[in-house]
Amino acid sequence: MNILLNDEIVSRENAMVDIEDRGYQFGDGIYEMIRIYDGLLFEWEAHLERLVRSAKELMIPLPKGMEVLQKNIHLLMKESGVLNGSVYIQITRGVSPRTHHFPEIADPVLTAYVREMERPLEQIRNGIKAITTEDIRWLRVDIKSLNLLGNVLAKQKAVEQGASEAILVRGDIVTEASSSNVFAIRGQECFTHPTNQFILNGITRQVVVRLLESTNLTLVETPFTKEALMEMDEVFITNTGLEVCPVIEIDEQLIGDGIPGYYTTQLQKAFEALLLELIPQ
Ligand code: DCS
Repeated sequence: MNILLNDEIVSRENAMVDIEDRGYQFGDGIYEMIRIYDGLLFEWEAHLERLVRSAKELMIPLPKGMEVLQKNIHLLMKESGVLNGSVYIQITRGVSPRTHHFPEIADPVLTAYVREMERPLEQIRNGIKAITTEDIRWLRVDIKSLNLLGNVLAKQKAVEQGASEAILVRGDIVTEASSSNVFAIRGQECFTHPTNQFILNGITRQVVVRLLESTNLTLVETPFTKEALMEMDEVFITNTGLEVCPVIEIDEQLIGDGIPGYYTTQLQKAFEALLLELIPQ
């Protein structure tokens, strides 16, 4: 596997992480994961914008090679031969003797690589089971930072209970899930948590918000409780890998009839149509 290291493509063996890289020692860094459909980067501009915002919020200077990032990612994709997959991009504040405060002059490190990935059609078509668990993460999860232990522990708990996602609850409010945003439908209203410091502003969330215009649903961006969640007609999650994925069971209780709901299926069709539009046949 080849790795983009700042503005150079090197083999994985030559892309070494320094023991005093602040990403490694403090989780002092940010990342993005972008989908590749048929050799095309999906929502590149939106991901780049979020990456730059995350850097700005953490005062991480943009690394060398940022201006040629898209070109280099395309080179990586070409070299890898991957047509359907994902690209992972990470920026850390770089290497300096370990002290909590920032180094005076940071030399950020950018790494990126491409992986092959199939669309998880089984989950997309049949839906997934989720659990709920307390949202124990820090208060700036709008930044796509490397600090993911709260997310990792939540996902692990889900897997141990035979589910595939953990829906996070702060106080009694549903924020998002361990690696996805949460939407819930009741009647003709589609609820989701507003974008603030308590959720990541998902790129797939942004796409779905646009697609909602093609349905009879009204978007309601307002916090809702776990109790309300359990009473919804339909629940679905969104992220770069799962796209729009129905949630058919939460905490061993069926949502609706326990099968992907009507509006969720409509939104999935709209998402598919968008992909077909982007990908020249
Ligand atoms: N919320 C959290 C906590 C996430 O980690 C993610 C995606 C999302 C929402 C959805 O965002 P996107 O729609 O932009 O993907 N997390 C990425 C990750 O860590 N792996 O895959 C996606």
